[in-house]
Amino acid sequence: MVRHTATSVVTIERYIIEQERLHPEATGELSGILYDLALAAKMIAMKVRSAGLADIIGALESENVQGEVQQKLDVLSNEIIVKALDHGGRLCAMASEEEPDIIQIPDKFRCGKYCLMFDPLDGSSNIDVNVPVGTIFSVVQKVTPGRHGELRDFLQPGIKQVAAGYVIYGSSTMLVYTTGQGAHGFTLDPALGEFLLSHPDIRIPEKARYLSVNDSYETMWTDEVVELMKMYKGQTAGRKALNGRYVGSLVADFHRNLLGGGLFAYPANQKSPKGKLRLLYEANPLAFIVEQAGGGAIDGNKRILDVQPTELHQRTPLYIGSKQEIELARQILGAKAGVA
Ligand code: AFP
Repeated sequence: MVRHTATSVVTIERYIIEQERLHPEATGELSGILYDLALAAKMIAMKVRSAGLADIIGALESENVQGEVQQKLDVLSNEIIVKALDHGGRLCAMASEEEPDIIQIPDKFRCGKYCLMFDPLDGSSNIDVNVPVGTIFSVVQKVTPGRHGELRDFLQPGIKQVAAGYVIYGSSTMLVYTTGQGAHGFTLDPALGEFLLSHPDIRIPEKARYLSVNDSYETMWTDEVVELMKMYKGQTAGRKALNGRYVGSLVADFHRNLLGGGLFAYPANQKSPKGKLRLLYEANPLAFIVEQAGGGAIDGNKRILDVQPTELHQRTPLYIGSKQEIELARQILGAKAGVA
């Protein structure tokens, strides 16, 4: 594995090239998508950093397809990603959490064999209060014939992902990605303007330290979910309490748990009977990463990566993190899937 030395650094570009060399059959197209995403991430990081100064915070009048108030930075981030990736000739279509339908590649550009799904700015209701937000992405190969991407190309189970990752815009900006050979993290050096390898081959501790769940939904959970949470909180005999940590920005909660060991849960509840988080834009990419790091992700009884999507904006309950805590969730929730 390439490492930094006193006189040379390992940029994300260099790392991706080294990984690509392990696959003589690779065409470089997937690497190109990752470079373009890294560029988009740098542009979004710049906007997020200057948000308070540039007076671009605030809700637009429009609401996005999930019925939530859309922040200006969501719109900007969405546009940045689309424009960074629509002309490279590597994608046949994109799908964004912010747009109701598939985003087609304009006719003036070539189409490629990959589909990109993304949540451009997750946790955007946190922007106004200076809490970390993130971008999440997932790449699958086109399965339909023809030039343009179709719905069927996007409705593939997470196990079919060829790459996935996220960017956290926090005290520093970090990009974590996987192409199925481990999960690797890069930190943006603002002076160089480059993502530098900082967390090669991330391993999530098998045992959790943290529990991230929004307890205010407790009265809307099933009995099984309530019982499971009591166990995590050490309220049943023989179990030590996990430390509660909930930011309310999925990427921030996930990132802390990935590095420190933890369990993030967003169970179904009476208000959100199918859960709140999106299978294609949030659960699948993070599940791919956590599994590559040695952890797990389930919807209550099923492995997230095995779920067959039926809709672009499908929601799912999500339990994701350290292996031991996921096993406990699987045992307690069993066949009931934790659905209210
Ligand atoms: P926003 O994008 O509306 O801030 O939602 C963030 C999010 O999708 C995810 O990042 C959080 O984990 C989750 O919702 C928080 O939801 P609750 O506020 O219901 O706990």
